[in-house]
Amino acid sequence: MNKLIAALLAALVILTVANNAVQAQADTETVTIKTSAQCEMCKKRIEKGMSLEKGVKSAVLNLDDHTLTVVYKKGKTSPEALRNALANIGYDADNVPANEKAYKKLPDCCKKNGHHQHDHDHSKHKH
Ligand SMILES: [Cu+2]
Repeated sequence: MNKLIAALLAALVILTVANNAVQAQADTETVTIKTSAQCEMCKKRIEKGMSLEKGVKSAVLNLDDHTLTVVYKKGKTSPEALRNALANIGYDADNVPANEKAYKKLPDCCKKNGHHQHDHDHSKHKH
């Protein structure tokens, strides 16, 4: 008898989880935003900042192509709002330029072309 109840409960849990997964998919949208992120620090800053934005379920930055993939709840936010949020963290977001104040606060290595245009020698840095 106990086994039967356990089996029923297990089935119920599985059904509930599956149902939630389907609903979550139906209510979310994904947007990919081209950013001016440069390094691992940018990645952490952006992912943390964007995950705190209203409606955002997940934010993952790909450093290889500098794109941010955001999964958000439909109706809670929009690609425009997400681009603005990213710009306010200090990064270009597609056609939205970075907020200048936020950008100036970024560490040097996180600034645009920070890894390409050096005004001083970084080669002695240990990584
Ligand atoms: Cu950086």
